[in-house]
Amino acid sequence: MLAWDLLLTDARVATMRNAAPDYGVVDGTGTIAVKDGKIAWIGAASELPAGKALEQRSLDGRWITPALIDCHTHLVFAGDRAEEFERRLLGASYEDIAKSGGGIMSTVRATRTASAAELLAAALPRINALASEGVATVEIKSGYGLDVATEIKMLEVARQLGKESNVNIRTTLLAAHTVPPEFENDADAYIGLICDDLLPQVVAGQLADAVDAYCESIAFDASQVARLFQKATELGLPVKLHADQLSDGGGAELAARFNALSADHLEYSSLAGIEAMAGSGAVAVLLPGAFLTLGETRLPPVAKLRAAGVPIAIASDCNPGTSPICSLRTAMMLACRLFRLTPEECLAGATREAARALGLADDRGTLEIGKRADLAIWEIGHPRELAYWTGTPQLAELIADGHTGRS
Ligand code: DI6
Ligand code: FE
Repeated sequence: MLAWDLLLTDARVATMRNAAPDYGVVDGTGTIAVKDGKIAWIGAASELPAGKALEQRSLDGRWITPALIDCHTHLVFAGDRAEEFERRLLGASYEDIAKSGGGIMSTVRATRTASAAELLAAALPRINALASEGVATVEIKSGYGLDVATEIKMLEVARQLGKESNVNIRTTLLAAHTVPPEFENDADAYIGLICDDLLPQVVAGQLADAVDAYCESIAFDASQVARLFQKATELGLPVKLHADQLSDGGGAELAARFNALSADHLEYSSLAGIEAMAGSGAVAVLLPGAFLTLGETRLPPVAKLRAAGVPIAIASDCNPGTSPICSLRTAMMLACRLFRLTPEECLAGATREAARALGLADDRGTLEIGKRADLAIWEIGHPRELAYWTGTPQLAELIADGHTGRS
């Protein structure tokens, strides 16, 4: 007789398993058994093996999907950029704003000044907002410190967020976000500080699960990023890349060359870059919030990514400058409407492929035996509604790591 911690019955189950048609839906009434935080059994009720559960609940026909995964956020930061947002809508240009000390540097100044407790207090509502829409895993980048102490402070706060919420946090060092004023446009010297001083400390403290960089004409070029990625690889950390967002800087090719987990944005990536990503297995993370906020007109090459078989993930890119959108469901809706992804591609992009973009495809992102029991239970008529609606409270319950969060 099998023993389970939790048995959920009378459910409609969308497993999101790879290559399974139609959301990987389990035919008929579905059942999921949970043991020690993992999925112990999943399938049609008629095939359920004999077992006993400490807790058994009927879901009365509600849908279950894998909990959502936001694989690209900058949600630890101080201050905001609402005043810039207003100035831009009143006609100011990015250049005017940057020249007057605005842009990323205004967030850097606020983040350097804020205490860890203040950063945590500011980030908690954002992480809870994501959890309230069914997100159980969130990737959080540093990148608003641009000095050793503040970059480490940001990563420590991100790790603490995982302890103070029921969200599983993955952290990414994005010290190579832009060149700080102390290095007066000497990007090479700043990359040297990251490689020789910051990165070894981050690895020693196990503060980051990956390393990222902003490969763009206004940030770091391919050779500078390659130097950083070489060091990250030597120290055993996987890499990911903000690539080809505003111009074709060879970011997609560079990400593929270093077997990056993902290349993100990609609006200006070349066919050669896409084919290189197809060869390396890198995930394309599309960020419609930044595309919309920046008023971009160049769409990411979705048809070419599909044709090349590059996995596509969707993320919020939650950040105060180019994507002040703290909602993965909104990003899914925007990916359909702006990038013409299908609702199934969007849900796969916020579950299965988002897990892949974090190197967690074997652990979560689909409903399969042995994976984390991160389950989202929905008041919906079909999973396609998750990319159709935004702003409606459709989450009935989030079960994270097998814990129902119910007192
Ligand atoms: N790409 C972006 O759009 C953000 N960072 C990046 O690498 C911008 C972040 C900000 O404006 O605060
Ligand atoms: Fe970003």
